[in-house]
Amino acid sequence: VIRPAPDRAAALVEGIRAGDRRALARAITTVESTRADHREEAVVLLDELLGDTGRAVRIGISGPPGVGKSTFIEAFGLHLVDLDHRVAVLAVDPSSSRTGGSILGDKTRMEELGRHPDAFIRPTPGGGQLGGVARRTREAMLLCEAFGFDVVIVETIGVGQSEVAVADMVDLFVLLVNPGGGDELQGIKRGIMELADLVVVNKADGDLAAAAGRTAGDYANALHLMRPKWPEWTARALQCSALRGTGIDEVWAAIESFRTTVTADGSLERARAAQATAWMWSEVRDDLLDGFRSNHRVQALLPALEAEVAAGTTSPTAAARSLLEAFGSR
Ligand SMILES: Nc1nc2c(ncn2[C@@H]2O[C@H](COP(=O)(O)OP(=O)(O)OP(=O)(O)O)[C@@H](O)[C@H]2O)c(=O)[nH]1
Ligand SMILES: [Mg+2]
Repeated sequence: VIRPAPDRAAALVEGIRAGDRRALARAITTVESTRADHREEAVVLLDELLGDTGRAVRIGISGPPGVGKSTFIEAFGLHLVDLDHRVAVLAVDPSSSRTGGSILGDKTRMEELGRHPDAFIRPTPGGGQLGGVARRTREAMLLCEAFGFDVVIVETIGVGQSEVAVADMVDLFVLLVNPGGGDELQGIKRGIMELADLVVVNKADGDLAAAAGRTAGDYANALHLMRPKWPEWTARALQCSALRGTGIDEVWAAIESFRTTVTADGSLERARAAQATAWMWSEVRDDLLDGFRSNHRVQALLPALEAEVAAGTTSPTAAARSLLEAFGSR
């Protein structure tokens, strides 16, 4: 049953279609909210706007702390708006240790981009479960696309799990690395390297220029040995200086080449279809689990059963069975 759109959601849809940035900001706040009425509005909003989404290049950017993500996004974003693109930047930072997320924390590094009329920077809401943060970011991404941003950048803080969540919502994943030192030295997990469609060695300037060149070569070799993610695209290693703005155009050229390749052979379309289906299942899983955890019969049994499982007096299987039976009973 399709419920009639609440007035507020309808107004936000209209605002987004009319290019009203306040409407976009409010719509993102709505999808970020966990309030039940906001969730209802979010469903209507996203459903209404679905036809206006899908036309942006979705780029994930990650890298260890201090590698220059913020500086890079500023330079890269300004390069793109110069080319008449419209750029939205979102951040995924599930760690509550960093107040306000990376973008808010160093907004000064993206000052010019943040002020640009063709750019939109949205800090992540601090803290929260990764699943929840990822869902909000994915929805915010669609809203930005519907608004007309044709490049959406999702920045993630290199802590592990969040990279996988981001890779599942973007078209290509860019890993920024420092000159010198292999992945172990830079704290990059092997699994994250495998997600990368593009490795960019930043800080290729001054004293670090030579090391950056060697590092790019090392990564190029390493990438060739990895199982390819795409039938026709092999991950590349490039270098740039976000500080000086050199090599930024090559990064964009590589992304365009990626996009041409994966569009031509249909693999992008297939990847996006698989992402959408996986997203549906993760919504189902999250909602089921929420309903399970908030069920009063489950709650009544949970403390004792958890204690028994921890103490080894009840098996995990038997405890799960009891909880599921309590959940399913009327
Ligand atoms: N030499 C040089 N320094 C750079 C470059 N890009 C960034 N830096 C410096 O590296 C430091 C960290 O840059 P940020 O852009 O804040 O790095 P980040 O990855 O966003 O850092 P976190 O948000 O803390 O993870 C700053 O002092 C920058 O000036 C570059 O291309 N060359
Ligand atoms: Mg930063």
